Amino acid sequence: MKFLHLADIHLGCRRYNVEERTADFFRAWSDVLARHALPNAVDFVLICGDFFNSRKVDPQAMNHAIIGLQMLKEAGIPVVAIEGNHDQHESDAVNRFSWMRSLSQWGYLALLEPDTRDGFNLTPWNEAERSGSYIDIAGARIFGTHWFGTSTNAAVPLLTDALRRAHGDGLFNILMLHTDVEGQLNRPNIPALSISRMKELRTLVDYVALGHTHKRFEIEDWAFNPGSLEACTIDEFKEERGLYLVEVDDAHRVTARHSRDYVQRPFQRLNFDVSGAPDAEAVHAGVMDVIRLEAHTYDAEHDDSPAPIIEINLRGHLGFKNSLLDISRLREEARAQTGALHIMISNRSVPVEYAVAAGLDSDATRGVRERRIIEDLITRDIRFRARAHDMAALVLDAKRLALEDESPEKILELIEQQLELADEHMTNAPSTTTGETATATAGATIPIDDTELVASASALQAIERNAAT
Ligand SMILES: [Mn+2]
Repeated sequence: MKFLHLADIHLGCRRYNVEERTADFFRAWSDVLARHALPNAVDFVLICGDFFNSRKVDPQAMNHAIIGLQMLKEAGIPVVAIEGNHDQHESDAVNRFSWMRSLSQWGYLALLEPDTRDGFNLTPWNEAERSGSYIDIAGARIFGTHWFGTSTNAAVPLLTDALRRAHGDGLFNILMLHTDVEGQLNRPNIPALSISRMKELRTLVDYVALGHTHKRFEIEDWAFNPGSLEACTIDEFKEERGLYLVEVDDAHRVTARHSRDYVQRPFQRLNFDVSGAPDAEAVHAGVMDVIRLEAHTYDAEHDDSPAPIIEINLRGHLGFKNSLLDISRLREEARAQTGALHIMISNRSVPVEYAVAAGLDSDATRGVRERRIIEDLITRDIRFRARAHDMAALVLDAKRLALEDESPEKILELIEQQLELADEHMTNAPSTTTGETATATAGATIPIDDTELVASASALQAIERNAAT
């Protein structure tokens, strides 16, 4: 028995508004079939979720899907699929339709879904209705599940019971699962399937065909995750991804070979530190130097692989305003220089005017970050430096009241009260105060004029805008 194990094909994925990029997902899909499914005459192809990038499939993505599925149909190779989180059907009873279900109805693939009408059951494939939870092909019994979301771990006992009832004795039992697995690129908020939970299935399943995580991994030669065919975001470009060509001998021994031998869009990430550059022209020249030295140049006539997408990261402290950088000119020149399909410029530099909260732990919560930023800004004003910590708390209290729609008079009252308290505290401080504190105490009597308040408010807004982009 030989089969192809694919997942996360994401047809219809659009990025960077580059039309060519959408075609990449199709190219990968059709190239994999042409290079691996057809020449190896596999018995079936598994698609473990996220065949489409969205449940609202656009017409071009459907064309791309059908071209590949037709190729397999003509070669007599069945396709077995499950839904992923990206292409799952709507959960309300009215919307029982989905494009994955339609493809199953039309005979292009067998969509396997558990039967949840009366508990959790795995029902045999019904050819007349073109639906079911498991199907037997070439000595394999293939079970399909759906996206369990946050309840993956809770679903395992139900799944185990259902598998026990439907297990194919003497057959090679395959379980298709679309889920994160503990320890592998886990996302926050969605609990991954724990390894110990998964192992409860061990005696019932010979091969766990995974999808969802866009990175290849394997667990004890038993559970396999091929990774997505293409990188769906720039951050995924470094991960290993591809497909498995799996061979199973008569004793049910598994040989799974991972391959990334098909057309994939090359990516390159370059860095430039803007710290110390006196003006925008110097940044421009510096970036162009890095591109000339390090970027892959693409020559349409001589290169076999597609033109790369190049990301340029601007890092460090920018000594002038962001808006002085001419990003589109930089992008155009970099493109002309390299022949890249697309140049992404990620400006992660920090303008000096906002160079606050430096050295803060990257895991710090929003609350901690906000307080530090405000404290740093206050520290710049000699009048409040010595009590920046308390002043930051006061600013945050005032903000909270403003968000709660408290009247300006009440907020002013709070500020005045706190400032008086602070002054008293400073005046009554023991005589062993340092020079710095003494200066601050003297300064504290200077009245706060309106222009100061306006300036710091707009600086804060600028920081929030910056943080949100
Ligand atoms: Mn996916």
